[in-house]
Amino acid sequence: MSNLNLFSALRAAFPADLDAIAVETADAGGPGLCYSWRDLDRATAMMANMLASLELPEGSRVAVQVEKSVEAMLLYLATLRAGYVFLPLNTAYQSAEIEYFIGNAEPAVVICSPKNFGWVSQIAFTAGTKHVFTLGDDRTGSLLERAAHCSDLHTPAVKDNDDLAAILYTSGTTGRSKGAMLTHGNMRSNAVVLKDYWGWTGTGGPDGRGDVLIHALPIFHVHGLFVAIHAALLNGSKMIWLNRFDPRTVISRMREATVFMGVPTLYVRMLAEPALTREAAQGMRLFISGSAPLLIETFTEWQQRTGHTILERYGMSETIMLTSNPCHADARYSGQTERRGGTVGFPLPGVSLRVQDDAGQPVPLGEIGGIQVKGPNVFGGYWRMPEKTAEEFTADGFFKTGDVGRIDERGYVTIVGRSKDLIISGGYNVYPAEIEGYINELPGVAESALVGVPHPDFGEVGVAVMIAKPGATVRPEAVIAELKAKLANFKIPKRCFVVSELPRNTMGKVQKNLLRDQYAKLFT
Ligand code: MCA
Ligand code: AMP
Repeated sequence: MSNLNLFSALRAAFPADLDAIAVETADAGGPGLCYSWRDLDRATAMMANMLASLELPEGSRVAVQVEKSVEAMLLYLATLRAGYVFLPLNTAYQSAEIEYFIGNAEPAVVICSPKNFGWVSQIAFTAGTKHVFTLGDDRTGSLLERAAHCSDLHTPAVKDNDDLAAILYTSGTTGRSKGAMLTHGNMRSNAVVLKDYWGWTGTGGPDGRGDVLIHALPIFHVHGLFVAIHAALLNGSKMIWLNRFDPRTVISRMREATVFMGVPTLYVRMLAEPALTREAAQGMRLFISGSAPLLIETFTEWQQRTGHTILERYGMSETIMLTSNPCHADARYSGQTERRGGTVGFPLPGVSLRVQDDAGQPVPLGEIGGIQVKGPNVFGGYWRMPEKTAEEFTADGFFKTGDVGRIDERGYVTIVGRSKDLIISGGYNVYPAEIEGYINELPGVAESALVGVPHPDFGEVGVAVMIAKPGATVRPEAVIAELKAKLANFKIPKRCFVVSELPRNTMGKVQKNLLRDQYAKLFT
């Protein structure tokens, strides 16, 4: 049997010249380090051998909450290489959130930032995790110290398409987060399709060096961890690597690069920089946007300023990438070449996408309904939640995305909203039900509603509207302070209001649409 480990596919695409530069760090004020392809191979072998030396059971989860660094990416690759299951966690998560993820996933290994070792290790050891290591964003920590003693030769663990490669926690409209289980097959099939669909090339870059990716996204979600890294590695492309997004640094490095991927906020922030000109972006081949809706204003302004048309695509943690605007004319796909602002393009090759009404019937072309998908990239289910999994799939095996959209006569998909109560802020998901639960537990609060309102930087942000219990005084600043102590910072409502009553329909349900309208102009 051939080895279908995703790492093996990525490793096979490394260029023949292993001493060529694979990753160059570019943070302003940083050391500007270069990693060769050989470095990637050796470092992942050493870390994989280190993990293997722990003699973990088959299918063990490796939970990782560390600041972005090249070594953090290598740890991801090493986990694949060793055959374990990678579980990335947003660095903004606080102890209550981490406690839930570790309790639910029961990882055999936890790796955290050195500064968080005290509280993270306490949670992990209490939950029964045997191994806790640290990894700093400056190449420090016990993980690298241990790995330094390991061999730099390692044969990738043999994996099949259906073997679990990663678990990505995604919040739900009700209850706790669910771990979407992605297999080696899900990830490899999607990466192979995107390499082709987005026209990654070995010779298209400046000086014939092939595509070069500017990597400026966090690496604990699908966009930065899978879409960006897999595409670059599978093409043997160099990455210009930023641990933190900085608009000026990205613009200044465009002359050496060809591809950039970002959430809309990153494009908005770059547009605010005078240095963003046609000349600065001249050598670039492709700007890709996703994770949140790209406003048509941003799309148009980018075109005018740089001469480039942003390619918008659509995906989810459960499915990786689903649709994309076209990159180049290709009869195998749509034959269409126009990247249409406000749309997310066509279903990717291999993805079946349909739009259905609430009764489960297909809607006519151009009409709105729930988006459902099927394909080799679609996950198999939620970690230890068979009932939740069953609820989210139709009888004929389509996954209900919770996004609402339409398909036009040319086949372009447009997302017009979400049936799930979700706010996407700067590319991060905030589930109102979770935040409302925390607010409602605060002393003096009778009830609350969190709604998303337009924001010039983050696209959308949360605003909390609360009712106080009779006789109680609720101070918005105190609510924000309390939430900050418990929740990831991006989940904190940007404003809180105390009102005497919430608008309700005849069934007594809070009419969030009215609240959204009422606070729509708060930030714009
Ligand atoms: C930071 N803050 C935010 C956000 N980020 N508030 C709301 N939404 C956000 N996204 C707040 C912090 O709480 C803090 O507030 C203040 O901004 C400064 O925090 P800092 O961390 O310094 O912010 P930043 O570095 O400027 O970060 C902004 C960012 C970041 C670069 C836009 O949010 C980001 O990297 N977003 C990308 C997310 C992403 O990769 N999503 C992909 C998910 P205070 O000072 O009050 O504490 S994958 C996905 O969705 C699917 C699969 C797909 O299709 O890709
Ligand atoms: P996540 O749970 O982080 O994987 O977020 C997935 C959700 O992000 C999708 O269900 C969509 O609601 C949203 N999303 C991703 N890409 C786009 C896009 N290009 N336009 C609008 N929404 C998007």
